[in-house]
Amino acid sequence: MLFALAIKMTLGSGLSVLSGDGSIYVFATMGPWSDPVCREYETLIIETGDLLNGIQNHVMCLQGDSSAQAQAEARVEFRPDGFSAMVDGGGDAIEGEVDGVFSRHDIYATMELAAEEDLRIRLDWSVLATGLSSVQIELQRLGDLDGDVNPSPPTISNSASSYIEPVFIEGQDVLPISQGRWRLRLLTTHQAMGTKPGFQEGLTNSLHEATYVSVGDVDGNGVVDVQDVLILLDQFGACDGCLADLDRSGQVDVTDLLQLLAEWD
Ligand SMILES: [Ca+2]
Ligand SMILES: [Ca+2]
Repeated sequence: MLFALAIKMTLGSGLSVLSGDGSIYVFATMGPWSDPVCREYETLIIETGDLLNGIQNHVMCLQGDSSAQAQAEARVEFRPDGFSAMVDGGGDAIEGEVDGVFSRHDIYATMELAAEEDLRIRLDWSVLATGLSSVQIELQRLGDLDGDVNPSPPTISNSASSYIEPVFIEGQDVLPISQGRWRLRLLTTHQAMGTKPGFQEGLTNSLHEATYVSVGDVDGNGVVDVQDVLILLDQFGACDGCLADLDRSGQVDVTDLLQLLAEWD
């Protein structure tokens, strides 16, 4: 019982932020490339606090019925019960009395994070891309807390790229975040062109909402109960990447069962 209590108390620590950086670029132009009627662009350098507070950038060109604009925004929020990562971007390029209308945005941002304890998250996520655009979110373990960089394959890797036809994907996953250093990576871009049907507007959006659950909560529904035991028994044996392989040993065995029972609600 004391053992179970000790595990639960450490769950509150969650992921902590070590550093963050990146950039947001927005660009809008219209008219001849060598002699534009309007050209607006700006690059913002992203630092850790910018991501935590939310950062956005926007430019616009307007000339009669022609318009080009680009906007982009990113935010990563950490709470005692979980964290969320959001990117949003896009723009349009509408040709009217002026030709050569184009817009673009790019975000590239990374955060290094520390997990002081083994964690487990239930992740609700979605990614959207329309026009000519692309968005990607990755979460990857870099190595031990004080050790050399020795990256594992990404635990989270969700992306969408569109070529005219919109792409929308969403899902819910239960994922282990083992003790160590982690890197969160956010990427998004669009290019809108006034001359290309289907490319006049491009949008990207991604929201990843993670909630911490007990490490023994196999299905991540917020309670450790008989349902988790049933899943564990069903996956018993050699099982790579299985939900019930709580210690990521590549096997679902009695060690995983003991961990589950230690956190019984
Ligand atoms: Ca459960
Ligand atoms: Ca195991």
